[in-house]
Amino acid sequence: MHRLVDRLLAAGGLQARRLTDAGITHGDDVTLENLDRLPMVTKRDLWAHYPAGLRAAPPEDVVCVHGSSGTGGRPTLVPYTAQDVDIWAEVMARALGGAGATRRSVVHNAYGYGLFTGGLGVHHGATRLGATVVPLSGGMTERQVRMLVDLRPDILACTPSYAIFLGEAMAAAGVRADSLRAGVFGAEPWTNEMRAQIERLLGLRALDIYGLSEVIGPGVACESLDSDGMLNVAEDHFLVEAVDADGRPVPDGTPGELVFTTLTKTGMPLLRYRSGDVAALAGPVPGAPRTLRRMSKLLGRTDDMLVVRGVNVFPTEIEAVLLADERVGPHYLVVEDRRDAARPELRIAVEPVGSDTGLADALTVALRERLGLSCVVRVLASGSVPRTEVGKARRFTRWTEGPPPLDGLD
Ligand code: DLL
Repeated sequence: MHRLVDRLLAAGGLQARRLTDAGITHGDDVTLENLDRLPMVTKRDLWAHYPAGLRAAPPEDVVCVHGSSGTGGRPTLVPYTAQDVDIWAEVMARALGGAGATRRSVVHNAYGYGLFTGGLGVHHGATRLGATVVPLSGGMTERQVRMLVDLRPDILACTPSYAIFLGEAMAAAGVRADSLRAGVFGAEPWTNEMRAQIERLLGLRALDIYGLSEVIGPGVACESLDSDGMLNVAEDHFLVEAVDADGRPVPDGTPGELVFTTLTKTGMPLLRYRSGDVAALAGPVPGAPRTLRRMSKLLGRTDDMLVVRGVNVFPTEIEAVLLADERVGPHYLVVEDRRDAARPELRIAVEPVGSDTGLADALTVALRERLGLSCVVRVLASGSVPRTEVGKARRFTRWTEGPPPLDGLD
């Protein structure tokens, strides 16, 4: 921690200025106990320093740049040093190892390669582990299905929505990938209900992997076969806190915004980065050999919480209700209808699996019970909801004027 603070002070710039303003002139001024008094940084700070970000290393030490197009279409770019790539490989090797991967594993990697951190993150980790990585990237689903059958991978890495898509494509082609044992799925929100669907469809253990480009990419936290439904945070590199809206720490078990401090990175080290992601923290599984703290599955983002007629709703809560009903397929769309600002409405499009008799009514009741809100549920023909083959799924959209985002929603 004190080394990070010294590094930031030496680099100058925004984080150094904020530290000096807070009376910190030396790393030794800082302890873990007074961490919550240190200044934070936000995505806005990164945007304000686009494109270099809050780079702390000299440009000649930067070996690559990654990032995300992000919400609102504004890119966030992150410079990595060789040391950062090394840390990334280590935490990703650990994540894959926790899912049961070994040197003998074949890792089918269908995360997008490119600026997005998913593809290369899994690639670095699998290589570090000594496994065989098949770098498919996203899309070209027919070829993916062929590789799944021919190369007999034991580990699948992709977004949860693409896992469903692949499973359905295999079912349609009449083939099975019975070599698969586990998958690491992340980069977008998904619930335990979605997990059950993936496990049923693909016959593997579906584990959650979390990360964000600003911190390193995937590998910030990952479920392991033995982590009891929560994600082990790679806390030796990324210190995590959970805070309330005013930035005050919340106790373990209480949902809060995750704030990360990169202890070891050098390209763009961050002190107390507000991620906008909401989860609850916990200690390690009692008596388990892993001693790292854990985080729950993400519950939502501070900026995607909807307030509809005074009721606070996270899109993940809606998914949990929808997919708890076995007659609902995994492709759905939640639309926040704000055409009439005085009477906002949630409209939800689902696709049925088999019979849909009484489905819309049953979902309306279940949603009202769970959210305390009446929603308009539309059951549409199979194939109506757009699928995502490349990149992150968009299961949520806002409707302010014009025709509905999906036919049949009004
Ligand atoms: O999505 C890194 C990643 C790649 C994670 C592959 C896992 C697997 P970004 O593109 O910068 O980085 O987006 C980061 O995506 O702040 C979360 O809001 C969301 N996110 C990432 N993982 C999960 C997850 C990558 N497992 C943003 N569950 C984060 C829910 C997730 N949301």
